[in-house]
Amino acid sequence: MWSSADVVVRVRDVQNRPPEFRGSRTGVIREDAAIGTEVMTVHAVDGDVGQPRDVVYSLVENPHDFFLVESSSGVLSTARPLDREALSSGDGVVRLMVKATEVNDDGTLAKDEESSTTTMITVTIRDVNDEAPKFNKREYRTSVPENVADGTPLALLDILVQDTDVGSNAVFGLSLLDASGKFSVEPEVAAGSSSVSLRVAKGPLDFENPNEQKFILLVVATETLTEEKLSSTATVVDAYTASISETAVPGSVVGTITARDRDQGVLGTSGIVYSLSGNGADKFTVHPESGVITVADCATPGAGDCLDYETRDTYFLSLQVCPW
Ligand SMILES: [Ca+2]
Ligand SMILES: [Ca+2]
Ligand SMILES: [Ca+2]
Ligand SMILES: [Ca+2]
Repeated sequence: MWSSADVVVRVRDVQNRPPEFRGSRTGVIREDAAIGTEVMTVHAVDGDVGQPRDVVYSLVENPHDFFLVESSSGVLSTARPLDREALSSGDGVVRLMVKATEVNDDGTLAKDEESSTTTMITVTIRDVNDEAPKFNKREYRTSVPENVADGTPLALLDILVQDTDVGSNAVFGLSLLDASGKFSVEPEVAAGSSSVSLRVAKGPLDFENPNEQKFILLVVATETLTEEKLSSTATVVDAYTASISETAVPGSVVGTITARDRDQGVLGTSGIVYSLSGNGADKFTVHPESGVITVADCATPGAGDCLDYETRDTYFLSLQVCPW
């Protein structure tokens, strides 16, 4: 005689699977995001689906400590001001290692290897125009024979100007205002990194003329920032070079800089205020409204604390142009 019985075997879930990350692992954030700006939310669930445990998050790798993750919610936000140009990668991508750890019933963190997992999160920092073009040196010196042909570049200057932003944020203009009218600069516009040459444009130079034995060249490198940036920092930079004799009396005009709004494509001065800064800026004066740069008041032109070729023959200054 046969009898039968149904046997039900229940498999009880035990804790032997680590958490698994779900959802997006990429985020995008603007370089000028305020501290505390939310970037994305990371999410992981216990691989043991029967009685899943809670999961908490932490950052294992966090280059430059740009970000922090909220332990229980997984919200990733900015911990400090970002700087895209500080990244070694150059592509604006920050790679973060996020760890998800299961929580024991008593609230402590599970320590065993089967209770945690890590994943790579990539956050792309979108460039904003926050870097000004910079010269590779503060001073350049050279000499030139008086009989050089027009178009001859001044030798051994090795002027390099670099703006480390990306794309249009790295575009800067180079222009030359030259009281002597003897020199020219190229290129007029550059982006990223560019070598800059000064040429003798209208020779000959006349060594017997005391005003042409020495030229003090005033170089100002600046950049026109985008309209978007103008509304927040109102800084415009244009590139500029001028020369002036060391014995020029105070008030002598070095040159005039006119700010150009790159977005509008127009030269405009209405409501714009100019100021000069940088090492040696005290030797010059810029008219706040007209942009005319002149030699500052000084008792002994060509000597002492005044412009003095033997002391210093080149100045690199920043011109701030603030539209109000
Ligand atoms: Ca588990
Ligand atoms: Ca930056
Ligand atoms: Ca820039
Ligand atoms: Ca930037």
